[in-house]
Amino acid sequence: MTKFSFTLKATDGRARTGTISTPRGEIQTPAFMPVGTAATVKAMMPESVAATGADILLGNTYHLMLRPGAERVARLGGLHKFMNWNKPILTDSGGFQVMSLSSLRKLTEEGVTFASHVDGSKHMLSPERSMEIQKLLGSDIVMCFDECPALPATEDEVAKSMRLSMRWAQRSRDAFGDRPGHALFGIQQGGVTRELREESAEKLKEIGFDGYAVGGLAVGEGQEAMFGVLDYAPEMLPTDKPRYLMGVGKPDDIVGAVERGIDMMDCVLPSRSGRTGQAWTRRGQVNIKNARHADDPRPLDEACTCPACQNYSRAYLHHVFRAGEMISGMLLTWHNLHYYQELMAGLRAAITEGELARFVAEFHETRAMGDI
Ligand code: PRF
Ligand code: ZN
Repeated sequence: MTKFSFTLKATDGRARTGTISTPRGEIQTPAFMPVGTAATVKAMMPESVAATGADILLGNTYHLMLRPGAERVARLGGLHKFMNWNKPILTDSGGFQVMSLSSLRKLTEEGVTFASHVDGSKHMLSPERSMEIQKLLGSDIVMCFDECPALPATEDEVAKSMRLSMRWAQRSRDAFGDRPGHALFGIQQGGVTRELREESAEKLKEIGFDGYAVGGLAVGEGQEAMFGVLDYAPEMLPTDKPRYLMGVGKPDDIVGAVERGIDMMDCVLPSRSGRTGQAWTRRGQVNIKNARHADDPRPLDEACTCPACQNYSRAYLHHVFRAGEMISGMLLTWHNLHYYQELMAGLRAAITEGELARFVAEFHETRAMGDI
């Protein structure tokens, strides 16, 4: 059986391109992972998600444990079979979603108890239970159970939270055990404080993981502060393991993160904004509900090869959005995911050719021109 491995192919400055190999297939990096929170990338058939170029999806412990339940997914053959996606799946560990979605949360050294946002029922998550759930789901890349402190927080609060996450990282490692072909990633915390990021990285390296995530960013600090942390944080993590920036981001966040040595990212943005009439193109953001599109026979992006741009006009996309038709979310989500994957492929090619600076300059120039 193929073990989990990461091979670096080329670097350009701090940026890297490589391949993650898993028994369920290869992931070309830098990789963007569409979010399939509730065992679906909303508005997309799995074969369509694959057609956009995605090598891997993200799933959520929090949502799936509440509905339909991890034990049920396991009885039905695991998440891949359940949702008809046979490529790799990475699952987030739940703590971050408990903090942002559930009510009546109680955090202790043991873990967190909370009330479900679905029906108010009481649940518990700990490092041990999170590892168990991610195993029941059949996740290929399992994330450590961590705490991402809510902002604004004092440096003292961020330090305490990071140290708790590091104790939970050790418990996650112990509970995960030895599972050939499956990977466990640690998650660096420490807010925007360099010393705390360093302490967190040292602890994670001491424990030892198959990959390392940068957590606790894109939580309201702004792009400048996030890039400030990314100017040093990735280099604190091992060179020979994948580095994953959690919950990022807009296209320009992704480009900046890749320039700074990030290999993997996930974000709801392309799928969520597809359902609210927002499209992302080479020339920036387009709001399809805007009246200026009502008579426009041109596609969203003439250069895009996705089905929305190949077969439909802006006028049609505008109409179906205004009429509340389901195809609106389907077409815009497809376009957005296609655009994101094309951006990743462009970044990988540019790094391979040592042309990243030129690629990034062109990326910014094209966006600065604005929509057609
Ligand atoms: N930890 C976990 N999941 C996350 C985050 C984190 O810090 C973030 C932060 N942007 C998004 N998703 N476990
Ligand atoms: Zn398109």
